[in-house]
Amino acid sequence: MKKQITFIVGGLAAAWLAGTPALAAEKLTLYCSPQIEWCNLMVEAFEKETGIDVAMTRKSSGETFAQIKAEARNPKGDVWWGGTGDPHLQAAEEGLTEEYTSPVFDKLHPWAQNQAKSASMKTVGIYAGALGIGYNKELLAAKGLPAPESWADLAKPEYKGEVQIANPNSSGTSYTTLATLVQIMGEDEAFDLMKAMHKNVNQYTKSGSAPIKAAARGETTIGITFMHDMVTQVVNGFPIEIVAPTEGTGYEIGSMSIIKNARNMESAKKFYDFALNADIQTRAREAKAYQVPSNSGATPPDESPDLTKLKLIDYDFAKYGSSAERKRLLKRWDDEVGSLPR
Ligand code: S7P
Repeated sequence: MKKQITFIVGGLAAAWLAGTPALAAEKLTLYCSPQIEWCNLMVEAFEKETGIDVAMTRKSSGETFAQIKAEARNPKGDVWWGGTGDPHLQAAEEGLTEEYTSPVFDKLHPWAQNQAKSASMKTVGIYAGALGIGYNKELLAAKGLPAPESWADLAKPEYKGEVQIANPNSSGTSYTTLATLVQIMGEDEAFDLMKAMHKNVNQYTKSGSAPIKAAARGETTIGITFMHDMVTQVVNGFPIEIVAPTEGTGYEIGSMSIIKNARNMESAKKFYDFALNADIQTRAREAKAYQVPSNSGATPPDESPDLTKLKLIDYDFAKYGSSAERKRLLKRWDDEVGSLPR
């Protein structure tokens, strides 16, 4: 007993003598949903600027949403950075995220501000990107297949086993695709298309960007992902062709949220402000991340798809990011598409 007391007093005395307060180091637990290279860059840059220790895990958008929901009574994460906006909106609606207005807010593009306003400031837009169809042109030529031009083409029998897309339960990219098809063609027609396309799908991956990485490696001919993820593969030297579907396409407002009752709230706010700054958003290109940044002072990479030149649908974020609609559509997908034999 005596020994133990002596040790504790000694520890405090040592800190006092060294002139340093005996305080715990600041830390942050970050849930990250974009590509791992960009997550790593953000962690490194934030640690360097603030000295705050970051523990980061990378998971897809749907998976991260499920984790935050499961941990709601005892939150382990502080900030959820990136991933498609719909599950961030659902998290806001379900009271899983914290209201916060950053001093940088006024510098953001209107689409990023609107994302925040529609969720009572419980999330915010950090980047934007549009969906597309990507294919490996060498593989397509070798197989003598025509190039797909539209969403409807993906159900054609000649593409049997040639298409890859993620599972919309785990992947925000794939849920955005599902919601896009529903908005373009109406719900029943969209489900008919997805059922017909099911015969052509060789794999429903967990991660949204996996299908275009597989196309780059020659493991699938066609991959459905965000166009910026296709650009990364082109920049990496792979023979990927990017198609803007003729019917038009949907897009994401990649978002960021502070987790409700975060243990490290001060660090969470520091990261939030940091991530909205123009300088760090401009650095995304170093990680070959080609989304369009939300800070109006950030410079988008030259390689980023020009969203103003695409036939973008008027994506209804309020509806498709609502808890009831997302749950209902995912259940319908499980019942009518995911469970079908191939
Ligand atoms: O790779 C970048 C990116 O496309 O990934 C995010 C995505 O939500 C994470 O992947 P999942 O589809 O697996 O959820 C996008 O927000 C981001 O642009």
